[in-house]
Parts: sequence; structure tokens; C-alpha cells
Amino acid sequence: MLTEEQVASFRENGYLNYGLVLTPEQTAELRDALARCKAGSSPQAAESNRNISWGKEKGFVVTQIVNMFQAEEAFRRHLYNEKIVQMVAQLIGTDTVRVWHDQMQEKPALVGGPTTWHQDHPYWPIIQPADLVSAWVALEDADEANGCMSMVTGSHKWGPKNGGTIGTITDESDPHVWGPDYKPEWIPEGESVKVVSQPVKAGGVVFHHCLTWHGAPVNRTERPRPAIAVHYMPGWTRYEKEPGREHLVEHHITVQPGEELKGDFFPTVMENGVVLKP
Ligand SMILES: O=C(O)CCC(=O)C(=O)O
Repeated sequence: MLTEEQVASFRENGYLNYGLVLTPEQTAELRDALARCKAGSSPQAAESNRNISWGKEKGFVVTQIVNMFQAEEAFRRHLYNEKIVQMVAQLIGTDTVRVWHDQMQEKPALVGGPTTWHQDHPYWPIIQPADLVSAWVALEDADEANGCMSMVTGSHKWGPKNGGTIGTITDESDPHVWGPDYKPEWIPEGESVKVVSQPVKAGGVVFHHCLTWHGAPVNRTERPRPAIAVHYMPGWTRYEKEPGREHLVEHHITVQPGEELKGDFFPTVMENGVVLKP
């Protein structure tokens, strides 16, 4: 459980670096499951597995695997991690929590690409309102050198900037220069941009609000940087059709526009304040 101070800090800043949440055994089990998934030997397929990096033509790689939980039981169990789900419920302020989707992002050793600055919810216009909280868990030690996350403090209060990224790569010849290069008109008057990097040990969690600006630098180290993000939504989250906007997991939605989003592919992990079993 989180303290009142931790919840207040999240509401103020839009993120919370909680630190260790998994045991070394749980972390190792997820790493093994990831290795099987990458080798194509998982019992089932994930939703997608692709290189989403900026600068692919320059050799950068960020392997994104969406819905690891469809491929591997260990990742399905991870969705229901009691400590994480309880903390998410506190941060959102809800007694019903469901999973929108999960995603692995691995920045491989030496060639791991940058994560350019973005907010999550503009990628998810088909679910409303923007009350989701993500739990980002590192499966290896993550620091600035191998591409840990960075957050812009308080930016979840700045409103959504549809489809855009707040920063760009400012110097393509230098892979370490990954931003920020802000669009000044997106920063509300009186606010300033304060970037705070979020190093965590393997098995540690960083929470962020779905409107918080975040990004991560390249990985030029010899250490990979795998991390599993689970995007959790409160029970009141609705499916809304957005003409012209499709989402990768939309084909799994069985409810009607305007209804609460639930179903087999959007597991309910807490109901009436009780964390459920997988
Ligand atoms: O793992 C990363 O570098 C980016 C993850 C991310 O953007 C997210 O979880 O919302």
C-alpha cells in the first residue's frame, strides 16, 4: 500500500518511482518468459511483435511486444500482482481496475533506440476518460545509460496534445541527443519543463498517468533494457468509437460504444476493492 504522501506526490507530479515490487524469482520468471516469446516458442502468440524505434534505418531497435499476457502465463499472472494492483487503485482512486493492454519494450544492448517524448492517452482516443495509470516494471536494472524512463513533472495537468510528441530528436548524428526539443506553445503559461529521470533496479516499478509526458534515451551499453508496462484503467472507462482511429487491440472489444470496456481481453484485476486471481 502507498502512503498518503506517495499518492499526493503522484497527483502533483504525474508519476511515482516506487522502486522494488517484484521478488528476484518473479523477475527471473518474466525474463525467461520474454526469452521464449522472442524465440517464438511461447504457447500462444502475443498481439504483436515489432520494432517501433525512431531511426530504424540507422539501426536503432526498440522491440515492442503488445499483450505479453496472451503469450505467456507468467505475464498473465503479472497483471494481477496484488501489490501493483492495490497501488494502482489508490493512485487512480477506484475500487475496480481493468487492463487496457500491456506492452514489453526492450531496448537491446548497443542498438537500443530512443523513446521520443509523448503522452499515452492521445494514442488511445477510443477509451475515455483519460484516467489510466501505467505500471512500468524494469526486468533488468534501468538507468540513464541503458534507457530508463524520464518524466516531465506536473505535465499530466497540461491537457492532451493530440497525436504529437513534445520533443524531437535534435541532432540525428548524435544518438545521445534524444530531446527534449519542446514546442513552446504546448507549455502552459507560467509552467516550465522539468525532466526527471527514473532509474530503477530490476523488479522495480515506476507509475505514470496517461497524460504525463515521458520518454527514454538510447541504449548504447552492453546491457539490455527490457521493461513491461501494464496500462490499467478504472472500471468507469468507456469504449468510444473514434472515426478514422483504430487501435491494435480494438478488434477484441465486444461492448458497444458508450459502454464500460470489459471482456476476456481486458481482464478485471480488482473488483469492489478485492484483487482477483488470474
Ligand atoms: O519503455 C519505454 O521506453 C517506453 C514505455 C512507455 O512509453 C510507456 O510505458 O508508456
